[in-house]
Amino acid sequence: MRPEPRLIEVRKNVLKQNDLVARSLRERFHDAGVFVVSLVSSPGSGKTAFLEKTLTLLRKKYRVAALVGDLATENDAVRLARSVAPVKQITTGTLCHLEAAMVQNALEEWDLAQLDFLFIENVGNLVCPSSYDLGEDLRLVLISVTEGEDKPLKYPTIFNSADLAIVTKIDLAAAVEFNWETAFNNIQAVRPGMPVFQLSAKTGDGMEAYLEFLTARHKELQQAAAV
Ligand SMILES: Nc1nc2c(ncn2[C@@H]2O[C@H](COP(=O)(O)OP(=O)(O)O)[C@@H](O)[C@H]2O)c(=O)[nH]1
Ligand SMILES: [Mg+2]
Repeated sequence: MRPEPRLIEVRKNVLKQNDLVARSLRERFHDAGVFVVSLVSSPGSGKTAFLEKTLTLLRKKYRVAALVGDLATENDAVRLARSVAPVKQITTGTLCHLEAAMVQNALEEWDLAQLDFLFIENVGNLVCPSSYDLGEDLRLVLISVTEGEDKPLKYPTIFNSADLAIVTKIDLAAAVEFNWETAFNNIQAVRPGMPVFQLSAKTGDGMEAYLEFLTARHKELQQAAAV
C-alpha cells in the first residue's frame, strides 16, 4: 500500500490531537453542568449581534459567558461585554478556525461550575471550523438572509456538522427577496431533520422560540446528569 501524502498525514494527526482535547473539554463541561453552544457562520452573518442579544436575554435567569474567536482585534469581546456577561476574546492570528486547545487555554482560570451556559463564537468561516470539535453540546450554524438561499448546498460540510440552523436578519428579508421555503429546503437537503429558526437580532423577532429550544436542551442535559 502506498503511504499517505505527508500533508494528509499531518492533518490527520492534528485532528486526532484536537479530538482528544475536545473529549476532555466535553467531560469538564459535563462535570461542571454547563451547557456549551458554539456558533459558526460566514463573516458578517450576525454571530456577535445574535450572541449579544442571547446573552442579554438569558442573563435574566441564567449564568452565561462567552468566548469569541477572530483572527485579530478585541472588537467582538468589547461588543459582547455590553451584555455584562463574562467574555474573553481568542485571537487566532492566521488560523481560520478555533481549536479545542485554544478553548482550553482561554478557560484556564474560569470556574465552569459557576455557569449554566457557555457560548463560543467561532472565527467567521464556512469551511475550516467544520472539522474541529470544541467539546460543545450544540453547534449552531447561522445564515443571514443577505447571503442568499443556496449556502447550505455550497457549504454542505459545515451544515452537516451542525445541530441547529438559525436564519438571521429576517428584518431584511423583503428587501433582498429572501425565499424562506427555498432556504429551509436547502438546509433539509443537506441535513435532514435539522431544526431551523428564523429571527432578527436587531428587532428581537423570533428570539423567544429559539431561547425556549435552548433552555429545554439545557434542562434535558441537567436531567440526564442527575440520573
Ligand atoms: N438588520 C440587521 N442587521 C444585523 C442583524 N444581525 C447583525 N446585523 C448587522 O450585520 C453586521 C454584521 O454583524 P456581526 O454580528 O458583526 O456578524 P459576525 O461577523 O457574524 O459576528 C453588523 O453591521 C450588524 O449590525 C439583524 O438581525 N438585522
Ligand atoms: Mg463576530
